[in-house]
Amino acid sequence: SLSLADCSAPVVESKTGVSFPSVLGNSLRLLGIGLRKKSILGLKNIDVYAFGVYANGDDLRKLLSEKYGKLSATELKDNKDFNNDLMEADICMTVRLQIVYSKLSIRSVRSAFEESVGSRLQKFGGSDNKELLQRFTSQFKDEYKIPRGSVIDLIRERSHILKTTIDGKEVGSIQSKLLCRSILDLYIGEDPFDRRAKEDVEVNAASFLQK
Ligand code: DAO
Ligand code: DAO
Repeated sequence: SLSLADCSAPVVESKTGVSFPSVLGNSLRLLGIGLRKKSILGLKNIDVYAFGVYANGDDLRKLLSEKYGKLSATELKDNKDFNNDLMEADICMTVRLQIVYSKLSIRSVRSAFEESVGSRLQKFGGSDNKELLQRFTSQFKDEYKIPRGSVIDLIRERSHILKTTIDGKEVGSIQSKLLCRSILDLYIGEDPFDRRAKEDVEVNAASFLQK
């Protein structure tokens, strides 16, 4: 698995060749990378984007070391409480998506996240939360283009504000703990897009607590 906490070289996702800086904007450390795939009509599996999960190391230490600092990385891997706290505590995190599929239409993006994000809003919010999903998807205008190589940052700022940027340009921000939690759940929740990535995030986050 990846050991990222101490290195400063970019990390390359092996299947797609996409590269992720090990530090974003000075304070966010890369904890794990993975691949989002999607099967079309059960026929073929396409690689949609590579992603990297980043978190602020000081936030991790400040908020989680008291509770988990004495546990080893192995004990923290697959530890449900630790994983939930990672998603719910007020830790600055970013998930960077780098698009590799060259034929993404806004329409297919919308319907994919109505399915993926929508099911999480339902699971954690206990109702269908149509309004919140609508607010999120309406940030993405029909005329936006996201060709191969586009970089989308899903940024959880302090106080559970989810800010989205496309190629560095801000497209919107929404304050909602439920939305932040639901988005992070796609990558490090119970049924993540890429299980290896989730394990790497847990192990590398744990390594921050022991310093
Ligand atoms: O061309 O019908 C097709 C397949 C499209 C797959 C779309 C998956 C979209 C996943 C969400 C991307 C978010 C940036
Ligand atoms: O992979 O199913 C998924 C969900 C991705 C959630 C983030 C979507 C951000 C989409 C930006 C689209 C820009 C037009």
